[in-house]
Amino acid sequence: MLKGALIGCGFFSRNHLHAWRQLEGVDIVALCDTDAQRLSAMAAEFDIRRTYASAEQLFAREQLDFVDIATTVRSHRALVEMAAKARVPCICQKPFAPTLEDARAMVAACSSAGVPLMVHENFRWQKPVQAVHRAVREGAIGTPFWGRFSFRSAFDVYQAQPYLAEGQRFILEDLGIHILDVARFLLGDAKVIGSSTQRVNQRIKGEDVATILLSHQAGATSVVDCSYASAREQELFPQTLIEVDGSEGSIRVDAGYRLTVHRLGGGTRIDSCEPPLHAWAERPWFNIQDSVLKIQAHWLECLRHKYEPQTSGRDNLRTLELVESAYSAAGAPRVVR
Ligand code: NAD
Ligand code: 89V
Repeated sequence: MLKGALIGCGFFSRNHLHAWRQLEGVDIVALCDTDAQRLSAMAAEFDIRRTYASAEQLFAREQLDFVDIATTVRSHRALVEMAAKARVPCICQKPFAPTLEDARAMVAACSSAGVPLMVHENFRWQKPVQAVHRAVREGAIGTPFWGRFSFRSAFDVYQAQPYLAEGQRFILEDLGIHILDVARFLLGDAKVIGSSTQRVNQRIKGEDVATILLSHQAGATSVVDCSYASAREQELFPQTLIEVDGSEGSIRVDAGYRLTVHRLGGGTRIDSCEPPLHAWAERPWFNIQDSVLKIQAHWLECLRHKYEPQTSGRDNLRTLELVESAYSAAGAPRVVR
């Protein structure tokens, strides 16, 4: 039985705790939060007896196989460095760090302590994204040359996550980071060749629309477009729509988790890639919730077999580089005459 602790008992951590409870061979033995009310509410709901108001105390008193950090970004560096110092393998929620400098320092700290580190970058574990990955890898559409990864919604994300309305940076740092990671996962590493950001909702501080053009090392071009200002007849939160065109066909993930794989010269396969609705999950979040279960299962496999997680800290630096490049390119647009 692997023994873990969770730091940060806020809105999203309930999904982590439900998923840990569903997985076999793992037990969350302790919780930590600086907010006493949240800590005791979560401890009662999940019947976890040992609670800590500070991470220092947690690391000093517990013998852990891993720690799961589900706090917001500003606290990540200090907590990951504490885990490295205590030689405790750690998972850290996204966004991994507010700057590349912090992210590189966190990766270095874990690497020199020999401590496994995974960023909780769960979107690539969503069922539709995994289905597209499988089809591309199996050669169903030949060599991919173009993609579009699109997340457009007007869902009120600020209600459950008020901090999203408060930062100078918003959609690229919070959501674009996931969609850029999906683009990397499906089409390989990339460079930003153009980017634009907009703020439509004037009641928030950061940008709520972002459009990024990517050039992938393997030759494909893709568009990543994200919006929380797009009211549409059918609200699709939190679905990512996907288009990938290849030399031998195309793949589409359309609204309602509809997967179409079409082969040049005939043969179209249409399937549902709707994720399961776990007993603890709810619509519309169930797609994200299932991916939490999947990434946590991956972490357990990695710990048991000593594999590097797919979204290790080292890997996530490349996603963070795309986020930073997208902000820079949006801030200094190049006009070609
Ligand atoms: P939240 O503000 O509701 O909860 C964060 C909790 O961490 C709070 O209870 C706070 O008191 C606690 N905390 C902060 N610093 C701490 C410290 N140093 N020690 C102990 N406790 C500390 O935030 P949330 O909405 O639950 O989001 C948490 C993280 O999860 C964010 O980074 C967010 O971007 C991410 N998130 C990820 C997904 C996903 O699909 N991967 C979805 C939603 C949120
Ligand atoms: O998945 C996330 O990181 C969330 C949301 C889907 C609301 O952007 O913050």
